[in-house]
Amino acid sequence: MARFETQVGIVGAGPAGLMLSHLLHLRGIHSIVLEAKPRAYCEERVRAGVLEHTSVEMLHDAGVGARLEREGLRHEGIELGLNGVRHRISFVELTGKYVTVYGQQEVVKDLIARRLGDNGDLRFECGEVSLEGIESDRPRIRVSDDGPSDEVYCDYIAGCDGFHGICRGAFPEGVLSIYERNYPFAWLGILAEAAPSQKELVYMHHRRGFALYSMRSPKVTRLYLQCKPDEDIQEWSDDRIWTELQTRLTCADGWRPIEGRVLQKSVTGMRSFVVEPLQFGRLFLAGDSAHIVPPTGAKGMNLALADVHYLAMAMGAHYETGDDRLLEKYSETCLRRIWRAQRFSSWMTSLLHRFENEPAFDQKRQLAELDYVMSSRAAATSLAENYVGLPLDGV
Ligand code: FAS
Ligand code: PHB
Repeated sequence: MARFETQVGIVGAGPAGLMLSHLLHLRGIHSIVLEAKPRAYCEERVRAGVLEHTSVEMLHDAGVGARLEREGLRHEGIELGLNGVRHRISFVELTGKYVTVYGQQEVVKDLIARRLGDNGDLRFECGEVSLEGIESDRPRIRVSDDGPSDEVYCDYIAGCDGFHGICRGAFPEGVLSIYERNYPFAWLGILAEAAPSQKELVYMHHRRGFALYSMRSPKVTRLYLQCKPDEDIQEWSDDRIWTELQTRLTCADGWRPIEGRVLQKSVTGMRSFVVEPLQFGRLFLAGDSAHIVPPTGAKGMNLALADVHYLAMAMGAHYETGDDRLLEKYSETCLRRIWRAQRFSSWMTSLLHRFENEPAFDQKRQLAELDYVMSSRAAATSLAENYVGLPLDGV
């Protein structure tokens, strides 16, 4: 058994854990990142695609935005569609801001490269992790991997291990309040070797179900279609996927996605989930370990980055001046932003998806809501300011 000492033990090397480790390093704070999976898994997992204006600024300010600057796709708006007719929401005109399309796996690659370049202590395939002494002033992370356990002694532990991680479960019984909603549908997503046939994302409400046209690069398109919550991806041949996507996305003006080889396909469940509080003793949760949003609002990864922005500031204040007020307020600070993102993501999901068993009145109300957003500057501005990202200091 080996004993290691650090200031902050971080469980999980996704966007939250890696960005936290980097932000702490910039403040001269040592961390050890413990990741269950191999490095290649972390760098190849296809997930989020849109970075808020706020997140892009954060990555640039942290000195990890160079490739993002070169390869990220600046998007000044999106299009909402209703049965094949599109309406553009101009972020720049309404908010003066824009978003950037840059795959989550690219953010992860950039952060891993920078942490390793700075001799950061990243431990991939770390073995089984468990937490001990989270109420003491020297909590421990026990790491077991075919043999005697190693122990990582910390001042603080950051649970950045995602929705299926173990850190949330380390809270004592009765401490956590859980708020959740499961949606009666999922997203079937594909990555296609096909040039984007238009510059901006299209969110399409269709009588057969929602469809989203997105992209990753000038040669790769990312598309999603609403499906059953228990959809079996094996029942969806590439041809069937393309036929359904074209049915839902082809517009009256002739626009439609260009087809190409399907590089990856998967089904993602849709849920809203929040735990309160995000902290107990010396354990702090950040990212998907604490909250999940339906991807309709493109908030998941952005929320994770905002959480660790606040956590790094709070830990920085502790080590720099001994001031623990930000640490004590960490949950409250994050939760205000988290619930605003939950509100927006839930609203976008309710606005655009087909709810099969909904009464006819609610289906008409939904269409009226979509018509309102497409025709009111005030409604479009509200969507735009949430989509580009609310100010971090605006919480
Ligand atoms: P992550 O889940 O990314 O990272 C957690 C890390 O912890 C993982 O590397 C995991 O291996 C590791 N881990 C877990 N348990 C561990 C343990 N016991 N010990 C050590 N390590 C452990 N968001 C969007 O904005 N847009 C999207 O389109 C979108 N699509 C998504 C599709 C899918 C299939 C999923 C699951 C999520 C999607 N998301 C999307 C949300 C996603 O991007 C998350 O918000 C983002 O990954 C959050 O980052 P982290 O909090 O770092 O969690
Ligand atoms: C993506 O490109 O993966 C993406 C974009 C916008 C969303 C969700 C996913 O709302």
